[in-house]
Amino acid sequence: MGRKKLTMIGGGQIGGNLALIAAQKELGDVVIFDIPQSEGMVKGKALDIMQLRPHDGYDSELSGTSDYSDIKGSDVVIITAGIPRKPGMDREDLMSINLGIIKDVASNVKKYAPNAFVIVISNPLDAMVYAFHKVSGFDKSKVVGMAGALDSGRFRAFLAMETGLSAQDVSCMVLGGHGDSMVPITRLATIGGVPVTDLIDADRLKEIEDRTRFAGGELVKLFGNGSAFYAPAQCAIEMAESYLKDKKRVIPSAALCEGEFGIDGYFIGVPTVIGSGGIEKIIEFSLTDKEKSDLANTLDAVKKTVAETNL
Ligand code: A3D
Repeated sequence: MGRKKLTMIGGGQIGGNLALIAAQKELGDVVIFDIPQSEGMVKGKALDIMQLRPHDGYDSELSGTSDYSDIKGSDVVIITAGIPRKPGMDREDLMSINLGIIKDVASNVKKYAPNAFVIVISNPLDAMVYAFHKVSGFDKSKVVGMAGALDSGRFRAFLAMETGLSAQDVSCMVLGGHGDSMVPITRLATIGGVPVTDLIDADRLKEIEDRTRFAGGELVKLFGNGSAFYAPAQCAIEMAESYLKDKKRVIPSAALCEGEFGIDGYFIGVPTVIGSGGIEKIIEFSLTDKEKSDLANTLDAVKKTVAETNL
């Protein structure tokens, strides 16, 4: 049957960690692709991770390249190509540069890896995944944006930090666009099945929601020269793993809505089922009036960014 093949388009901060985690989980062989100026860097990262194998006991093969023909036959493609934020920038400021990059990536992925399940991470996320879908013409089940997993994970992490309880037992979701208008669904957050609304007072919960919304910016400020990379890489790998192993995990992701939650024609964070069919389903559930208006608000923000793509 042979091993699966995963390609990371962009071998920077997130791309390098994606390659490392994919190899350590033995999801398959890994190709790290980057532009010719960075070919040495991705060849080096691949070789470095190859040299970690004797210590970690995995047998995945890694390689670095700037030749698109090397991505042929990829089962999964994860895209981080582009530039990240610097302090003072919001995700939308990346649009002009990253849009050109994503268009180039989409036409090459279409040509060389037409059957891949594609996870987009480049920002501004909701517009980049939309652009990839438009340019590649891939089926909507095979294109998804990683954002909800991270935003929900951050909310989970903060709730665990607040209570001192295991992050593993915190369950919650953040829906909507990957920007300041994202919508944490606090009403449904639980720790070991116990509603967080019974564990943390309302004012404090509001502060934790706000920290979640601005969690990316908090890191950009701390780093001074780039954005989050460890957690984003782990989140995308979770999604890839659910696809490759047909786990049918329920992960909030930017998926193309065609009527779900009253949204039509936009990629936006909604609860998705990820299995061997890719995005197999968007799970709808009833929202309160406040959640509905928050979702309408975040949809407006997504529409505005998507309009800037002119696609
Ligand atoms: P960085 O370390 O700069 O890596 C980006 C890589 O893309 C670099 O190695 C570039 O050489 C490469 N690249 C540039 N142009 C091309 C091209 N045409 N083809 C292939 N590769 C190219 O950035 P990073 O890894 O920290 O972040 C990557 C992207 O992810 C940025 O746009 C971030 O804003 C975004 N990001 C998204 C999230 C989400 O939750 C959605 C979180 C964190 C970062």
